[in-house]
Amino acid sequence: MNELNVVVDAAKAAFERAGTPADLENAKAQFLGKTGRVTELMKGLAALPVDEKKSRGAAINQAKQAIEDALNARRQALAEIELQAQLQAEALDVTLPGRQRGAGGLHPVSLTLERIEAIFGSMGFAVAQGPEIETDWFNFTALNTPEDHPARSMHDTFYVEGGSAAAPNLLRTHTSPMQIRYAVQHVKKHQAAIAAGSMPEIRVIAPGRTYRVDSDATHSPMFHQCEGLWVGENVSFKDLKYVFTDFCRTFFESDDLVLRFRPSFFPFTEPSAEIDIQFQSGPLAGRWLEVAGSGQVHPNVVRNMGLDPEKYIGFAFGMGPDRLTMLRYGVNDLRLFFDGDIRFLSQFQ
Ligand code: 2NM
Repeated sequence: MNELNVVVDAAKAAFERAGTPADLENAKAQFLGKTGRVTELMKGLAALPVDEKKSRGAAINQAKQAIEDALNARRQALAEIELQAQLQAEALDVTLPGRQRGAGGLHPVSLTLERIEAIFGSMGFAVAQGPEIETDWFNFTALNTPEDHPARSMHDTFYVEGGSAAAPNLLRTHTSPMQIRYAVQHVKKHQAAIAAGSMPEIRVIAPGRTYRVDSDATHSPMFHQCEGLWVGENVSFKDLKYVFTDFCRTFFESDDLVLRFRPSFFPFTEPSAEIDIQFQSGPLAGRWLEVAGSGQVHPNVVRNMGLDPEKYIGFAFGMGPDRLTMLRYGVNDLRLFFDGDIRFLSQFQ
C-alpha cells in the first residue's frame, strides 16, 4: 500500500472513532489542519523536481479529496445519530392514557341543602335566596329583636361598612331576614287578593350561608341555615308538626323516628319550641338530638311582613344543614366541612 493510502486509511479510522462533532473536528485538524499530515505532504512537494511535482501533487489532491469525503460522510452520520437521539428523547407515546381530572362532585352540605329543598319543594314550599350582607332592619329589628339583645353586640356579629352609625350593615346571623323579604314581596304581589280578603298562603324555605363570631369543633364563623315559613289564615302548630315530622323522617330515611317539641324562647316567635328527634334504631338510637328551633311567628313580625296579625298566623322553623349533615353521615367535627381536604370530601361522591 502506498504512503498516501496509509494516510487516507488513518484519517478514515480516526473519523470513525470520533463519537461527537467536537471529536471529529479534532481528528480533522490532525489531517487537514495547518500542521496536519496532508498539509505536511503538500509542503514536501516543494523539494521535488518539476516533473515529479505534477503527478505527486495530483495524487496528494486525490488523497485529500478522499479524506474530505470521509470527513463529510462522518459529519452527516454524526448529525443523523444526534437527530435520532433527540427524537428518541422527545418521543411522545400517543397510546398512553390521558391525564384524568377526576369527576368532582357536590360538597356534603350542598347535598343536604339539595335534599332539604327537594323535600320541602314536594310539600309546596318555594325556595328563596337573598343577600348575605343585611341591614339592621331585616336581620334584627323586623324580627322583633330588642336593641339590647346579645346577638346585636360586636362580640357576636360581624358588622361591615354601610348602613348608619346607629344601625350598621352586617353579615346576616340567620336566614330569617330572607323570610321577611320574601313575605313583603308576596304581600306586594297579592295586594289585590289581600284587599279582597284572602291571600294565597306563604310557604317558603330560605337556605344559605350565615355568619356569627364563633369558632370551635361544633361552631364555624360561617355556617348554613335553612329556615321555613308558613303563613295563612288557618295554619296551626299541628301543621308545623306534621310537616317537620314528615321532613325529618324523609331526610333521615327513618319511618319510626320520633319528634319532641320542647318549650323555648326566640324573639321572633311566641310560643317557641326546640325540635328534638330520636332514632329508634342505628348508632344514634335512644338519644334526643336537637335539630331545629320553631314557633308561631310573633304578631310584631307578622305586622312587619305587612300583614294583619289578627287575620294571618304564621309558623316558622330554623335548622342547621351542617349539623343535619353531621348526623346523617356520622361526622364528628364541623371543621372538616370547611377545611377543603379532598380525602374527606371525596367520601361523599
Ligand atoms: C328559628 C327558630 C324559630 C324563624 C322565624 C322566622 C320569621 F321570619 F318568620 F320570623 N323565620 N325563621 C325562626 C323561628 C327561626 O331558628 C332557630
